[in-house]
Amino acid sequence: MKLYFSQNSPYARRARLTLHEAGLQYRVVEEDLTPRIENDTVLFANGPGGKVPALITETGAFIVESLLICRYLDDLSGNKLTPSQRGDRDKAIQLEGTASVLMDTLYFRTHEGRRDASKQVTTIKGKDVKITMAAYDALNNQIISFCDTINLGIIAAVSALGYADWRHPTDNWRDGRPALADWFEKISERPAMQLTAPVV
Ligand SMILES: N[C@@H](CCC(=O)N[C@@H](CS)C(=O)NCC(=O)O)C(=O)O
Repeated sequence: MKLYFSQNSPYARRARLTLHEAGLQYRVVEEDLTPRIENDTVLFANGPGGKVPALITETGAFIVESLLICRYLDDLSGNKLTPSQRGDRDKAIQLEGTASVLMDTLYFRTHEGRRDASKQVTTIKGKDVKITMAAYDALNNQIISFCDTINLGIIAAVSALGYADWRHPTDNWRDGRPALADWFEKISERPAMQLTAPVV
């Protein structure tokens, strides 16, 4: 199998973390497509989208969309990253959804911020900032029930917050959210987290 990624993509980080935390790194070759624009050809040669992450499976399928890739890899690992108890599983999926909202909104904000100031839509920007702050708060509340566990929700949360540190440091998401800040500091020590962290 082959997993295409770029080091600073939060979506690709999510797929890579799933790969490493599920112990599948020996079955998958990882190929870094940084800088992205110069390396689009390999992605478009396999299908539409032109985005990372993208996975070529052992049967030759070309899978895009981080959520699907994470589910696929977790399935291959025998669901190592999905809690077996229903209540825990529901909480992990809830966390994964919250982190997905955060990741998408941060990513949109990055791109909106690059547009000419006169073309930026203030109401959309304001709404996205509001969503971001609410997502940080929700993660702060939800993270308390997880301690040191690893699952797909945790992986999505690390990827979104790592991206926030890189692209939106002035959000200061740690302020007033000590549970989230402490958890993030501890979980970031794991080898897979360090291997996949954005390079600033
Ligand atoms: N919904 C997609 C988003 C993937 C995505 O937007 N990847 C970005 C990197 S962070 C990308 O490759 N962008 C290149 C482009 O849009 O041309 C997913 O979850 O995988």
